[in-house]
Amino acid sequence: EQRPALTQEIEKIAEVAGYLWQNGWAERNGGNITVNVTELVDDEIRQMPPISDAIPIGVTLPELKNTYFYCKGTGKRMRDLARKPMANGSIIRILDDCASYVIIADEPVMPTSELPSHLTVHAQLIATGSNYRATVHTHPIELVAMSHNREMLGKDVLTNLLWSMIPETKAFCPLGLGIVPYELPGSNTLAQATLHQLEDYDVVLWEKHGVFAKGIDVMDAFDQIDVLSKSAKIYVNARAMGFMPEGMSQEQMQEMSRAFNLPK
Ligand code: 2HA
Ligand code: ZN
Repeated sequence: EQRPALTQEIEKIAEVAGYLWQNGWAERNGGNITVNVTELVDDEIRQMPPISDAIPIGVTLPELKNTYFYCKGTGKRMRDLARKPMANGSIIRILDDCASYVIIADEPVMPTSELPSHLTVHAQLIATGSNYRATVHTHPIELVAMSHNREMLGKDVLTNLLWSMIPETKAFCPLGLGIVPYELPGSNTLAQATLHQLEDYDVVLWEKHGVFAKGIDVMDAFDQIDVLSKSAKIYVNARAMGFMPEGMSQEQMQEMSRAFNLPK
């Protein structure tokens, strides 16, 4: 029996939430996942009556009229979401005013406090005709540690360092890692700075906080964070063994770009 597309997507979200927890990237309620599921909702879901009042988003996003999102619930834990995605997150419908939403399933779980910033990113993805439908925010240990070193926060300093640790990182995170200077979590300045960096990168590092990634789906967003994190772990391990890792040469990395047709 073929399970509905939305059910399969929610299972993927739960699987990724489990990985975030297992990786030690999601202490307590840390991190967020939002996925644009508009293309996956059938007529039955479209006709579902709301189970909440209309709730203001806080911003008006015309691109989001009548779209549907799975959103992690505010204060909910990734490790709980991994087992019970519909008790720790909910499906919302953006209303005709493009400024408010209703919860339609399964339970009246209020979406993440970062909803305005996540939805602003989704609106931008739609506006630019992107096929990306998922955003993931999480707290990967080594990458966050690196963001405490001012020298690593220069443009593409970390991109080049991480690419040079293992060939796959450039192949599977071909745009590298954008940098967003420290801003208050949940703030509009953080959302705007993230939006700006996401014009050039799929993954951005929030200084002294975490990463924010966009992807075709939640697994794609996770994979990009995971390959960057893998490179960061290799760097940390080499330093812990007492030496500075040599890194692939610029020539070796350019060879990768030619062989795999990479943009940079
Ligand atoms: O919502 O990690 O930065 C939990 C967070 C916010
Ligand atoms: Zn966070």
